[in-house]
Amino acid sequence: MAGRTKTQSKNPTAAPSHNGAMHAFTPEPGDFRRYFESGHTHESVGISEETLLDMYRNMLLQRRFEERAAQMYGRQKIAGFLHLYIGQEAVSVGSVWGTRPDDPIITAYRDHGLALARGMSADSGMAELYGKIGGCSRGKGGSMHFFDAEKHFYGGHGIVGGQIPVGVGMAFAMKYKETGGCCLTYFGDGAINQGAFHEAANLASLYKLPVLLIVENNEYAMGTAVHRASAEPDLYKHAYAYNMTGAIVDGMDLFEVYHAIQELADEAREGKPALVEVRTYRYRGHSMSDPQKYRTKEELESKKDEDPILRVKKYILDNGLGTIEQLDEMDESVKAEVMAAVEFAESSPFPEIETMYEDIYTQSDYPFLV
Ligand SMILES: Cc1ncc(C[n+]2csc(CCOP(=O)(O)OP(=O)(O)O)c2C)c(N)n1
Ligand SMILES: [Mg+2]
Repeated sequence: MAGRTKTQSKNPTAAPSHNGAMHAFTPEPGDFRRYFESGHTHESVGISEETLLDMYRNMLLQRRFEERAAQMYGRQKIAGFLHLYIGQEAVSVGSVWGTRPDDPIITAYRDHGLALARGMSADSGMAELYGKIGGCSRGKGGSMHFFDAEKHFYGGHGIVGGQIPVGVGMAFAMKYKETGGCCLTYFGDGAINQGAFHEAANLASLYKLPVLLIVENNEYAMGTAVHRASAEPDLYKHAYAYNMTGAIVDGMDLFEVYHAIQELADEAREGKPALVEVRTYRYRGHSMSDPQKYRTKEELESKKDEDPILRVKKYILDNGLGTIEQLDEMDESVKAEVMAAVEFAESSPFPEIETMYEDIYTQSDYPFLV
């Protein structure tokens, strides 16, 4: 190596860039936010009593809808995959209530909770699970492909991580059209090591897009615990590689999620996207066919103490915002709504076989489908 010397900088925190200019190293990670144990009340985050009861009702609706769906799956009324969101309801309700009704939502296959939070009717959701015409995707999507463009709910995607670049693309369109919206792009912990996440995160930051990359860390991807699959199990830290805000949020706490997503979405609208790791837990198996041998009963039971619905219920009761009779009555009305949805789904017809190639994207001159 005679004649070659290593380039030495006088400033240890600076390095030459490709064009010879100096730019500083960042010795500390970038913008980090922690939304845990903030001691929030509904008032401190700006939620009215009436809204809190609406939020609680929607969490219950998600829970009862899925419990009934699981039962109907057992009776073979529902075919294909069924991934339940039970345990994650504070994430859907907190984030949807914390943002605008026309902020687009895109998520993975565990999509019932977010769809119901965004205002999809139980009828429309249940009929979709049954594969019936009255479903949100006319019975052709099933559990993994809930969709409601009018409500700005863009699926329901089965390829792990596949929806992330699509969400970032929607954010690009919103920036281009100056809509002022923020795309809420959800995915699981299992998606974070997909190339799609990294490519999309890079562009989101580089182009300063109005997007939140919300990783719902429910501790498992199928049967694999996060620490067994991720060299960096603190998923929010991936934000630093892309020079964007990294946030960690208590996903079992409704107020934390609401506050975090509201604050971060408003920053994203101004061109400051964020990676938001929401720590949550799924109480059911990955899908209906999961024997759950990868976790102990003790672990599952201990997590049930954190049940996001019971937490809100206790808050309402402790603060005199509702009585147990009122909450029981609400639960009964939710159960009745779900039973009516089952009846709706039962009576809705299956799509005709002739409609199989309708509602799909085709290129008429492409030889494969003709
Ligand atoms: C690209 C791709 N690889 C593998 C699968 C199979 N698969 C389906 S779900 C899943 C686990 C994903 O877990 P996570 O992202 O944590 O979401 P969660 O199920 O916990 O909501 C895998 C590996 C897939 N659907 N797509
Ligand atoms: Mg997961």
